[in-house]
Amino acid sequence: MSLDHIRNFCIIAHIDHGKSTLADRFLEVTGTVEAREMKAQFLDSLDLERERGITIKMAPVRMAYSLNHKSYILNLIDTPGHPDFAYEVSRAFKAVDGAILLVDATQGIQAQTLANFEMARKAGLKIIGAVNKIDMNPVQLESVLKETANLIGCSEDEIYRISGKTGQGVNELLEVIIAKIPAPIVPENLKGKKSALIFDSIYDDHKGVIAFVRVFSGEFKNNEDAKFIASNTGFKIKEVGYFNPKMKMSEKIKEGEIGYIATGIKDPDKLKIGDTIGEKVFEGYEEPQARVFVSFFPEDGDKNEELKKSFQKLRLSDPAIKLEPDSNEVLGRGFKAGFLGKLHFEITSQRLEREFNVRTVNSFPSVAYKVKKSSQKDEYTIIENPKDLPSEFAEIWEPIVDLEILTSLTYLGSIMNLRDSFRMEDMQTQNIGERVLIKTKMPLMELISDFDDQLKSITHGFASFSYQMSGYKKSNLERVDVFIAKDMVVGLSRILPKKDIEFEARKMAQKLKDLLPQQQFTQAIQVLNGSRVIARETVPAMRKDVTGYLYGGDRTRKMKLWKKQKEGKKKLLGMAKVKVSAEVFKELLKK
Ligand SMILES: Nc1nc2c(ncn2[C@@H]2O[C@H](COP(=O)(O)OP(=O)(O)O)[C@@H](O)[C@H]2O)c(=O)[nH]1
Ligand SMILES: [Mg+2]
Repeated sequence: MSLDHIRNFCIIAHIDHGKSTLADRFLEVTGTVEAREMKAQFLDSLDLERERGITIKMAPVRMAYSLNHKSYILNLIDTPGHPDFAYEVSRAFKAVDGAILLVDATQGIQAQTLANFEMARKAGLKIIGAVNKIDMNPVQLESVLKETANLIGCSEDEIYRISGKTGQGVNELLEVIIAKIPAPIVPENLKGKKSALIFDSIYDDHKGVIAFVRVFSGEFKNNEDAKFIASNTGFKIKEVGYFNPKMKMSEKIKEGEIGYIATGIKDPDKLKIGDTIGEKVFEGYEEPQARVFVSFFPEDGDKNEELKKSFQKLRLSDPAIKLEPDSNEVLGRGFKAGFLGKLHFEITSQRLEREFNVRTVNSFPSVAYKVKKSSQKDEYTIIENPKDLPSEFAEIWEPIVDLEILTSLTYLGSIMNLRDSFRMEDMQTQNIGERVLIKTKMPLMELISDFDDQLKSITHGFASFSYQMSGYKKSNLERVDVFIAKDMVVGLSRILPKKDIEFEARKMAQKLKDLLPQQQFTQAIQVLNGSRVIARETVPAMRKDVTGYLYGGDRTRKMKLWKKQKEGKKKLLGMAKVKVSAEVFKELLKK
């Protein structure tokens, strides 16, 4: 059967260039979402996406469109723009045949435009360029059209001028998609077979694990027997359907289409993203490398199982999270999780709380250090939690990134001023049209401190960056520990450049003093480097006189109450684990 009536594509762009808004217009003109149900950035369905105004998850949707008396099925996948979610984009790429590269006409090409374009090109997708927000009458329109054409390697006439806000040019763009993006084809080796690639998944309490698939060949129906190849797990298909954009049951899903297959499987670990249902399509996805590590413990120590289940379910829709068990004396059993960046960690911590109702205590985000314990032996240990750094060691190596910052010449000087505080090295510049691309090396630890906020504030938002892991560098680093009311707070240990230790320690102590709630006892905050106290502060007690109302009362009762209060204090001291939320860490990390 010809698949000539199907087009599968995604929208890629730098953050805020208008992907989700363009998707809204597509949903409208194709009548996929009724006018009364329409709301801005319709496909951003997570609460967190709506609150933060950013896309975190890719979102597939199937639309119907008629052109020249022929009906088409258009499968669109909206993607996130932030580099921490690039794994979402790369997975979407395997399910589609083309991409619309959107460039905000008021901003021009940005760092993630370059990064996304490069990824799409490598994935072999047909790329269509479009310049968005032309309703704003941007003065730079002509130069942005030019730089976009240069990037893609096409003529300026082939860059479409659109407004996702007013809908101008959107119908034409749909027609271009039909004309230029290739229809799906069934790979030669899969002809006559059944094969569906899993590019995403979620967990449903009733339907179990649900796989989001691109069907490469054959068709899938309810009640058929099927199998995950990688985990060799058989199941009976519970339901198939497509994205409307909510999941909508259908009789079958066929080759060339994008849809879902509900498996009824209750164990989330059986599904592996990149795996195939039926005949194997390709070798799966490149595993993303975790870069930022944080230990999570349930706030309520009994909830370890709940935390585990929640993480497993969350990982179905976010396979970039790496997990392994962790435990410590104070906080009990938990997990060490690996993330692609700081935003990825913050979002995950909030999703655990919002979507799964588990509140967690977590450690300071850390990168993975390589430590040589003795100068005699050429052996390196990987340290992903600062508390594990021994007090004596021979060498410590930290991960470095290749950073690219795209900005206008006006801000070059201010960015140069960040060089020392963020330990940037080997800085080079290169002109791109009227702007400048700064290439530099920087420790990953600096990147996950508040580099993004600082860059944004000094350039008033007129700079963007992307980065890649580059390797390791030997550095002069030491560990600091935080003690509150004489207890070491395990999650607050940090590894810092030696030259910054005293300054950072004082800042941490002061910030903690402001952030910690008062208790019934005084809390001394001490920051130690080895056995040396390098900063201290005190949170005064909030005194409650329990015996006051017993004026003249009998002594034994008074004694009992005192005792109770003392036990209460002891209990509180024992728990002197501070609830360190993702937001508190964010505060502590600020320069
Ligand atoms: N004026 C104007 N604003 C737009 C247009 N497209 C998107 N926006 C605005 O740009 C911001 C980012 O849009 P969004 O679709 O969330 O971008 P995304 O991050 O690429 O998905 C929102 O405030 C939109 O309202 C457009 O064509 N014209
Ligand atoms: Mg978006």
